[in-house]
Amino acid sequence: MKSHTGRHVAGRTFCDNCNHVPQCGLIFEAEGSALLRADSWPGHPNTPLCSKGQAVIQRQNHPERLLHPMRRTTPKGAKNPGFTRISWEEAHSLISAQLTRLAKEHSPDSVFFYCGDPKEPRGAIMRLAALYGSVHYGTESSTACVRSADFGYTLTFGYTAMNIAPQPGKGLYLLWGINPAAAKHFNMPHLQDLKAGGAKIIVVDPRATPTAALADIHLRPRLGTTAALAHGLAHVLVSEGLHNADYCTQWIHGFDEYCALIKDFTPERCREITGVPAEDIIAAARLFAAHGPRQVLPSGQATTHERNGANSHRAICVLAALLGDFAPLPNGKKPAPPLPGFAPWSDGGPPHFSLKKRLLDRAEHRFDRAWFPAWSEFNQEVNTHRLPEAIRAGKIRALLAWGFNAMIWPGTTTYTDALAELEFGMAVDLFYRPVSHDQLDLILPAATNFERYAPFSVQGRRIFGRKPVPPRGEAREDWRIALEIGCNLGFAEECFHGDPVAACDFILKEWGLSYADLLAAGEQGITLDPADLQARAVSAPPAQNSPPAATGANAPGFPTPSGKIEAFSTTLARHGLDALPLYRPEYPVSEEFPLQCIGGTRRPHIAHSKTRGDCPWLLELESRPYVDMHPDDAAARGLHAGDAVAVESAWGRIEAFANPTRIMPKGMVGMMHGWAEANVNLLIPREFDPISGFAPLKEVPVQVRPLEPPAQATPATQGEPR
Ligand SMILES: Nc1nc2c(c(=O)[nH]1)N[C@H]1C(S)=C(S)[C@@H](COP(=O)(O)OP(=O)(O)OC[C@H]3O[C@@H](n4cnc5c(=O)[nH]c(N)nc54)[C@H](O)[C@@H]3O)O[C@H]1N2
Ligand SMILES: Nc1nc2c(c(=O)[nH]1)N[C@H]1C(S)=C(S)[C@@H](COP(=O)(O)OP(=O)(O)OC[C@H]3O[C@@H](n4cnc5c(=O)[nH]c(N)nc54)[C@H](O)[C@@H]3O)O[C@H]1N2
Ligand SMILES: [Mo]
Repeated sequence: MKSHTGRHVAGRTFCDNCNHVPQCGLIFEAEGSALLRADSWPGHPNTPLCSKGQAVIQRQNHPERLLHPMRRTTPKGAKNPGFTRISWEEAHSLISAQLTRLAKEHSPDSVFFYCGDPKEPRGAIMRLAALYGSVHYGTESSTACVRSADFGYTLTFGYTAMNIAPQPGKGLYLLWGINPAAAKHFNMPHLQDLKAGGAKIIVVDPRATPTAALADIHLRPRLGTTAALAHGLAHVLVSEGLHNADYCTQWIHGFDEYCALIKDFTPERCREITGVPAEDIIAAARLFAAHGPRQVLPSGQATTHERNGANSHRAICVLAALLGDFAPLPNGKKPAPPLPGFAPWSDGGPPHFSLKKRLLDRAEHRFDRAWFPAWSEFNQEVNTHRLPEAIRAGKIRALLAWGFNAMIWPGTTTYTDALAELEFGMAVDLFYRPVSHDQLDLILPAATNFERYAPFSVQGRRIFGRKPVPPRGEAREDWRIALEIGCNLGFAEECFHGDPVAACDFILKEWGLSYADLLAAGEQGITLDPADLQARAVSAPPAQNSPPAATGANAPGFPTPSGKIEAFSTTLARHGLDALPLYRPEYPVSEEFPLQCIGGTRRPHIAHSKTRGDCPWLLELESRPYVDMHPDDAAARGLHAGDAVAVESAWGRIEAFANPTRIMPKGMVGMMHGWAEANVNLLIPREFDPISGFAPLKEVPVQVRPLEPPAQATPATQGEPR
């Protein structure tokens, strides 16, 4: 962006306002740290900006951003925690004293290091946890987001075999529980082009979303019935001989047992369970078989938010394999990333930087081991759902969190009550969030994506750096805060003396680059081709941790224990868990709670607990928590648009506002998560999938009633600090 006045600084960064990675490129104009304009970064792979990207400048300039470290002054449980400003020196000496004491009196494992949806701080936080010696590092991804789906892929294929973004070409796209129209807007133009070019699209989603409007066939199952629908489609493929029989026999481990399982899922029985008409199931299976190449795009999380979520996702994976679309890998090993040694920031970045192996090597000490054994064996990130139990058992005594939202947890108050029992709690954030921060001891101000260097961005083999402005107030980069804590514990060398740019240089060195090179390259970034990489690389990065090797060294196959795609999971069988992707019935609806509830559906202009008060423009688009429901369900309750309602489940009650809409099918309601005044997770029980440990966020039966007397519309949110 050219500065039109000449007085203003032009900069560039990556938008993180939905925390979807890879983020969209954003250029801006600023005066000091105040943003004046933001626009799409020309030539960046992810453009244009959506409403959240345009509004993110309001977050930067927000008068209530955290600008100084703050320490609690009243006892835990007091109505007002009385946070008061302290200096960075005081904050750091408090953290050092607590970490040193806990390591001495208990163990470094008694400290839990956590990163919420912000993906970018993760490499530095993992490094800090590993240097300090704690095995307890977890994220929102290992609690509610993509890790359960990743785990399902890994159990089945040995690696994350299905692509996230649609590739160009004809063929068929099966979109199962994803709605890019709201959640990944930059994929919509691809889908529209594919459709115009003759591709077939099947969408599986109970709601009539804009994405589903593109579908040749739209299947609308009841919640919690994913595995049954996948088995119904597989039943048609196998019983009509449409599958690739030779491939299945050769490459699918447990194919006979799987065939015995799906035999009972006739289209008619499948209709009874899922509510999808039998003829639609048959038509969808036939279309799927007829139009290759196929790409199956399951949700990162919608279908894993069931009590049976891991096996629901595995059922989709096995269905996807039946046509023989997944070629065995030539040496049976995981495909290498485009840049050697690199993993996305959502995985903590390059493993040799994040010291991933150190965390995995001591995995047997993790508190989730006893609860979710298969999970803890495969994921370097701890599943946080048993945190209250771990705190009460004295296994966890301190929490160091970056980007922490406690409303991520079902039955949130169980967790926030447990937080009050910690000996030390700290969070780094952009704003004060009462629900999450009220029981903590120390709150630190984070620099925004406009004010930080780390991390740089990798898109395939293209690498981009940022050109930031100075942080407002005393805000500091997330990486800097983590590295400084490490320095104070005696790891100054390993923590680059607290300098995030030096930390980035340490990683970039692997490809013969430095941050200065990225800045010099400007908006174009740097593209490394394989020959270039060989010439530049000063040393090969150390090998990554990989799952158990395929049978027979270098034999073609899949990187699973059997060397095949596992319909029968060897790993789950070893742990005494369901080895086949069984369908297990969902929570039944009843007269008392007759409506299934999708607890969390993305809205284009809201992201999780953010983008309410943080970005007033967005709050104008949707100012309060709505319950979407079919107009007939609303009418049956005498409800009109905007009426105040109570939403009740067997586990909790919240208040919101009715939104009659034909997006919803009859008998189902939907709400966005993350509203402090209407936290949908208060309706959800702490009953977890034994494989993934994930919660049933999207299948719980509820009742919706008119609220008497009508509640006041209060746009106050988690985004508005006290
Ligand atoms: N019921 C239900 N619950 C859900 C879901 C659902 O669909 N239904 N979805 C789940 C999923 S998939 C996800 S990903 C999670 C969302 O994960 P959450 O962790 O809940 O995500 P956010 O609310 O976006 O962000 C958490 C905090 O990070 C702060 N933050 C933002 N940027 C930065 C930064 O750069 N640095 C620092 N230090 N802090 C920052 C924000 O101010 C906010 O307070 O919610 C999960 N919970
Ligand atoms: N605007 C915006 N964008 C976001 C986010 C955000 O908060 N706001 N969050 C980001 C994050 S962290 C994530 S994980 C992604 C999520 O991206 P998506 O997974 O695409 O988003 P969702 O809206 O949660 O779920 C997609 C669809 O799944 C459907 N669904 C729910 N339950 C079921 C089911 O049991 N079966 C089937 N077949 N469908 C079901 C819902 O009706 C919904 O339309 O979005 C990212 N992008
Ligand atoms: Mo997510």
